[in-house]
Amino acid sequence: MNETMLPPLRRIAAIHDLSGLGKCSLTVALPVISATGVECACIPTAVLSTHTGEFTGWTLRDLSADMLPMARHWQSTGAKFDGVYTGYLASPSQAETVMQMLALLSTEETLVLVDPVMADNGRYYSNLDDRMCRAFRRLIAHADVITPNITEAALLAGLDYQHEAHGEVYLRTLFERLAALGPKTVVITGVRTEAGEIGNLAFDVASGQIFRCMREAHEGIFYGTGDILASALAALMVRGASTQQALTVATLLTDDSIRRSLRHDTPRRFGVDFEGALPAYIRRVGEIFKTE
Ligand code: PXL
Repeated sequence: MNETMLPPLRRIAAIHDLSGLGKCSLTVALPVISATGVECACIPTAVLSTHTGEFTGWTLRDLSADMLPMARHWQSTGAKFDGVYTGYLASPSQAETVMQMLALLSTEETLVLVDPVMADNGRYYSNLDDRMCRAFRRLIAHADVITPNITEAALLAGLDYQHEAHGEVYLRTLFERLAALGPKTVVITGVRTEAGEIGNLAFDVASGQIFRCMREAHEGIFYGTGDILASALAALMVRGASTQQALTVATLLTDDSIRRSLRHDTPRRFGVDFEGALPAYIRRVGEIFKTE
């Protein structure tokens, strides 16, 4: 055996629901994080038959009671986590549980990404209301990176939702109010600065610098795209990509996935076709980490 040694594999703890059909949360986090070359350990917060958008009659099994015992068991194994990434939660009280899990699973070096999944297109998702927003405000205080969409950003910041023409003053106010909640990097998704364009902006709180990646806009909701973007960002940042690199490569994966589902004419509620976008994503990730 004369193969050169490789750096230790990074590991993320992904704390999300598992929606069996509809490609969001864990069913997206697992393949995207793995494709980035990062191990994805999963704690399901609930098991649903589908996500809750545009489906009716879905089943939901709340796994709140298992979350802390799973984290305690992981801690007892001595496993270390380079990242903790959480998104959709089945109830506001699960946000409190996630805070307790962070105390068990994270250290000073752990990157904590909180995606405050609760709303889109100006409206809360089914079964959610202001209580979820208040719970996320508390959880965000423990995050390094947050990734709200523009609806969630407005809710968290207490600003009116604007569908488009997001101007400098509106965005600056959102970034500053969200930064005041505690994170070091604020990423806002689904931002529309110019007609016909949509994209993602990242605000580095310490330097005040804003990074952006804009693409051609496609109208309507694409379920699971926020999860694809946040999963890629979490894994790329854990591997050490810069904010601009991570934002660009994660946005391109999301945009390619949307374009592929439009070409396949996949009904919106079944999620976007990220599978066919993974090979190009893996090549872009390889370009960033050429020397590893
Ligand atoms: O993609 C976000 C998400 C995650 N999990 C569940 C959801 C949604 C969005 O609707 O319903 C259960």
